[in-house]
This record gives sequence, C-alpha cells and structure tokens, in this order.
Amino acid sequence: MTTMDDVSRPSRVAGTDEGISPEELRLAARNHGIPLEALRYDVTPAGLHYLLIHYDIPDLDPAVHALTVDGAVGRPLRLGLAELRERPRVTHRVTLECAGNGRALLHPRPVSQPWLVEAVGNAEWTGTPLAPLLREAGIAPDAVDVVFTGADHGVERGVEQDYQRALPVADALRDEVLLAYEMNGAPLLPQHGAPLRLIVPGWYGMAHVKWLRTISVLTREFDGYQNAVAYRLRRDADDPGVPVTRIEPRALVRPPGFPDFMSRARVLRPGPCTVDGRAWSGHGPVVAVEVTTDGGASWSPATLDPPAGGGWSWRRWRYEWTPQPGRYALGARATDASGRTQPVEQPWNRGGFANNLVQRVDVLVVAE
Ligand SMILES: Nc1nc2c(c(=O)[nH]1)N[C@H]1C(S)=C(S)[C@@H](COP(=O)(O)O)O[C@H]1N2
Ligand SMILES: [Mo]
Repeated sequence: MTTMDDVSRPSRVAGTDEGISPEELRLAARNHGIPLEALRYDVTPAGLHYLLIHYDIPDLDPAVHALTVDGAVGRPLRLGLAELRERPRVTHRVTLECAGNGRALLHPRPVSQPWLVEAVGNAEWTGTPLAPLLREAGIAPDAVDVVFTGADHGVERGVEQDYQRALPVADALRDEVLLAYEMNGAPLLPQHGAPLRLIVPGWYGMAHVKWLRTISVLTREFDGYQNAVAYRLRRDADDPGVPVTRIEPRALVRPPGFPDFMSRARVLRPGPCTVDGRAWSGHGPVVAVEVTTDGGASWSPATLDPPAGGGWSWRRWRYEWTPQPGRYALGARATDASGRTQPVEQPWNRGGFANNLVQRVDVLVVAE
C-alpha cells in the first residue's frame, strides 16, 4: 500500500560530514532570506523581506475571502475583508524572524530549511487589533488557547494538515496582536499571506499565521502539529521539549566593503569605516550592542541610534572602525532589557530553533 509516509520525511539530524541535500536546496530556493545589505533600510522593502512557506501559496480571492471566529465564543462571527477594513486601523513596525534562523550553522545540523542568519525583516503591518474582535465574539471565560488556521494545506512528517498555530488566550488578547491586511502601506503580497494574516509582535515567525481563514477558541490546550510536535525546543527525539515562543536577542552586521562572488567574504580598503547593522529582541528592547573584529576574542561597545518605529522594531547600531590591512572576523552581540544576550557557544536543539549564536563576517582589508 502507498501512504503519505512514502513522500514525507521524518525529522532528522545530518551526519557529521553530510552537506546540504538537494531537498534542502529546493526549500532554500523557495524560501529566501534578506540580502544582508538590505539591513541599510529601517523598513525592509517587501520584496527583500525574508520568506517562509511550509506548503504552497494558496489561491485566495480577496473579494470573497472571509474570516470565521468560532469555538468557545457566545457569538460566532464571519467577516469579509471590507468589514475588517472598516474596523479600527493601526500600523505596527515589527521585526519578524524565523525560529529556524541560524539552523544550518549548527553542528550537527538539523535537516530542514537551511537558514544561515538571514531569516529576518522589519515591516510595517497595518490591520485591525485582534482583542476587540475576540471580545465582541464573546470569548468564553474558561478559554485556554486560540487557534489560527491558514488556507494552506500540506503534509509534514506523515501528518496531513492545514497550517495551524495556537496562542495561549492571554497572548492572543495582547493589544499589539493584529489581523493585518497591508504590508508597508500596500495590500499584502500573495507570499506574505494575502489577503489576511496574523501579526504577533515579539514572537518568532511561526506564530504569524498567513492566509488566515479561521480563529477558533478552545477550552483546552491545542494539540495540533505545529504547536505540539514541530516548534519545540528538544534535546532529542524523545524529549517533550518546551514551546518556541518569543524572539531571542540578535544583532546582525551589515557587511562592509564589497563581496567576493563565491565566498561572500568582504574586501575593504584601509581607513575609517562605519560598521553598522540592526539589533532586536522579543523579550524587551535592545539596550546594548557590542562589536568584535577578532572573532569574539575582544568586544567594544557600539552606539545605538534612538529607537525608531516603536518597541517591536529592530534598532540601528554603529561602530567607527579604522582597520589596518589584514584579516578580520566581525560580529555583533545584542543584550536586551531582560538581561538576555547572545551566546558564544551554539544553543543546540533538535529542531535547530532560536540559534542566536554571534554572526561571523570575514573581512579582508587590502592595502591601497
Ligand atoms: N499559513 C501559514 N502561515 C505561516 C507559515 C506557513 O507556512 N503557512 N509560515 C510561518 C513561518 S514558519 C514564518 S517564519 C513566517 C514567515 O512570514 P513571511 O514569509 O511573511 O516572512 O510565516 C509563518 N506563517
Ligand atoms: Mo519560520
């Protein structure tokens, strides 16, 4: 008998010397990262924002698309896009990062979308706040989880499913959670969830359900695949693990100079140079960034630009550097208001989530 297991791969960690497979390459060609030079923009242009799609982009018609709110509510709702657009309208600038960012740099490497460090973007999301809608629907006092279902469908490790993620009710009711229909002032693009998606500022990407069609309130904990199986920090396959939630602090360097085509190593002329980048955290604002030019042996403080765009947006940092000819390994390390910072040892887990190990940018400073 043929079953879905014949096409669907189990979760796996690569062998010691195993390179990226054609299957991982195919995922990487669909799901692109931000080009690191685009860290120059405070608001990431939509086409340069990273992208992650588990299955296919669904074929949705905004003219007929409707959002259903059901489950443990007094008054189930059904709203079209026009009705959602008539509701109170807010815009939040939000840094979105995939929980798998950094995965392909882990040793051993969990086999999945092979991100290096580029699965991030900072966009302006416009929509209507979720909490008033849940209150209008009469959310039950004993509600536990709120489940968000996308219109995309697939199979993952043998489990056929719609893409679904739940939030604990207290998180779903936070003021900043949005039902978004615009990105950077334009209607959502198909790949970013058109015509409607969830935005959960501060949380890793998997919570921001795209192509949103149903919101269901549960009086028990949701046990769907993306919450109970996929997005958990586990030491090994038998470990029940803990859920992946908020974004760990990270700083990225906008690579200075110009790149070599194949190695992407940077070439720079000697003399004064402003090294800059962006830093963010979902656990509180970034309060400090330090820079290394020697692969982490020594650190110097960077200057933080004043916060721009509200508390959910990344922050620019800069560092004045006057290198002599030679080889350098640049990196930056963010610390947030909760005291979290970036590790110097990789934070390994079986899914390859939340790896916020300090980035390494190799720079060759050449004599004039
Ligand atoms: N319906 C649906 N929503 C989804 C996904 C998906 O595959 N299907 N991917 C999630 C993941 S893992 C991430 S990181 C973000 C990526 O959002 P972006 O592609 O707009 O950057 O969308 C999330 N929302
Ligand atoms: Mo993701």
